[in-house]
Amino acid sequence: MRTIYTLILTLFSFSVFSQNPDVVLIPKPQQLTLRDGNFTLDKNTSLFTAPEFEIASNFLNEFLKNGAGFKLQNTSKEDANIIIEKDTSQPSEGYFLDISNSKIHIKVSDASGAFYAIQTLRQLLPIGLEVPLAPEGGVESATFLIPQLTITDFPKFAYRGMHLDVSRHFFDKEFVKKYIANLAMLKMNTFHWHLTDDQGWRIEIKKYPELTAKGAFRNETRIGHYEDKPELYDGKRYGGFYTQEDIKEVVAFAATQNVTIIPEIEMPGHAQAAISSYPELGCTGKQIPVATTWGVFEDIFCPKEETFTFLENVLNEVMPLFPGEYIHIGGDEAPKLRWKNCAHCQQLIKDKNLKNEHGLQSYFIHRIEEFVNSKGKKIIGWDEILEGGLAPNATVMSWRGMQGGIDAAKQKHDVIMTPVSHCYFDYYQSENLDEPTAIGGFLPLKKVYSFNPIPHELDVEEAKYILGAQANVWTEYIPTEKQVEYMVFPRALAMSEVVWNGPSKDFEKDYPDFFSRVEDFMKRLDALNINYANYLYE
Ligand code: TNX
Repeated sequence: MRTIYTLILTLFSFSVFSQNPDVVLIPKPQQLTLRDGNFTLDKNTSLFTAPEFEIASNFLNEFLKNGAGFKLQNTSKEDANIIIEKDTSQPSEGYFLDISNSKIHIKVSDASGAFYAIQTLRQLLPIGLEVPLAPEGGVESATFLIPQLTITDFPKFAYRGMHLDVSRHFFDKEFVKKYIANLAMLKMNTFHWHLTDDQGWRIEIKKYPELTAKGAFRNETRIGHYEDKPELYDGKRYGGFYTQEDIKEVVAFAATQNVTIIPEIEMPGHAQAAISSYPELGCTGKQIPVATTWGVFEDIFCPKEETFTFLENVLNEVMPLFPGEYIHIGGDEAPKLRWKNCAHCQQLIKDKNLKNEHGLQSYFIHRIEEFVNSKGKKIIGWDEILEGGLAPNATVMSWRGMQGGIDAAKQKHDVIMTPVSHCYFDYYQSENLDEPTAIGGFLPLKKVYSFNPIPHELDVEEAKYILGAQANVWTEYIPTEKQVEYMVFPRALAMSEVVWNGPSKDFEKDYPDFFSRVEDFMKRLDALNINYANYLYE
């Protein structure tokens, strides 16, 4: 009787969950064999996880708790329905996943692989599970069907990143966590957090309280519109920042998502918010405001001893907050006018036998690199750090195109590709006239999908220095959370597939296949309450 009751409840209350879901996976696994039949998951399903893979079982349990109201029963490997175990023959971050009618068997060599096996499992589970349960909780009898299949999977690139600029517009920690969770779902492993810029300093530094008291706020704000529309300047105080406690909370959350955070502290350029807080950090010593327009500004950090002391003290507070190996030090768009007119800078150029101001920038970055290396961390810089000579251990983020990355790889430096041509999600994504104002450019979904992070100019050995790629989300023209998501989705789906699978080998066939999965995946984005651009691209 109870069984019949359960069956009826299952069919009626959970019909949305009980259907055999289509297999819609993004990024696409390297190899997949689909079979007939299902595995049935319910509250009696049991789980065995090797202790080092708990990041994966914790995720699965939280996911089920949120969407179905139960966690799985832990049991021995012999008795478990779902097994996550070690198999050193699996590639780094890869996994083997076999689903039969009574067992789900996952084999991995590292925790990252275990996490990605569970992300795949999640995408195989009914979409309804993404929606948090109503407060009254789950239905005891809920059952969820997972198709029987075998997957062998691993990433092509070790670095799979997304960036977010929280300076031009500020986004609170809850949104940042959602952003990280979304990139983890797509098997991306790095979040580049652009924390400082001319328009706002966003991280609490205890030794320099003015950085956030003054530097995190600006007095005039243009909510994402063009200079020729002065009526859109509302003149209100705008800003915000993360306390060190907030940062710790986000870092701890990112760890549960297998995501490493790279903080960026910009230098020597894009430093107007810092200089407005401490004018002595600039070459003129004059009080300047936090920038209220977009662009590139003349006031940059002055290469004085007190500036280096300041930056070292800042980094001394930043580095312990982030467990990852990298600190991004910016290095882009630093006009040299102030350094040309500064006697101290000219003397330094002579004393250190430098060629010119570019040599001085290189000296600046070298010095910071030495400091960061001495603390056991490595630096990443935008491709301008090539000018005047690369710091010896620096990784280069190639943004102005692929050339910076090519040059750096040839000099045996690690590279992350983020060229404006394929990776700038602040660019327009369609030609529709009602697109919200963007910074310019044109980067439709299809073009993102066509990206090849490995330039043909590199031979096989040189190509090994290309660690991967990243999409950048600069927010000058992106004032709201909803608009961030609109610019990111669905383009992040294409980027995730490029960095996971490697560039498409047969674009004419692969793109339509990808596109049809995107259309289906939008239902999952809906369930996750993600505001994607839902144009039906060709
Ligand atoms: C260039 S990419 C910048 C950013 C802007 C972006 C707008 C880079 C290293 N610098 O400061 O926000 O263009 O697309």
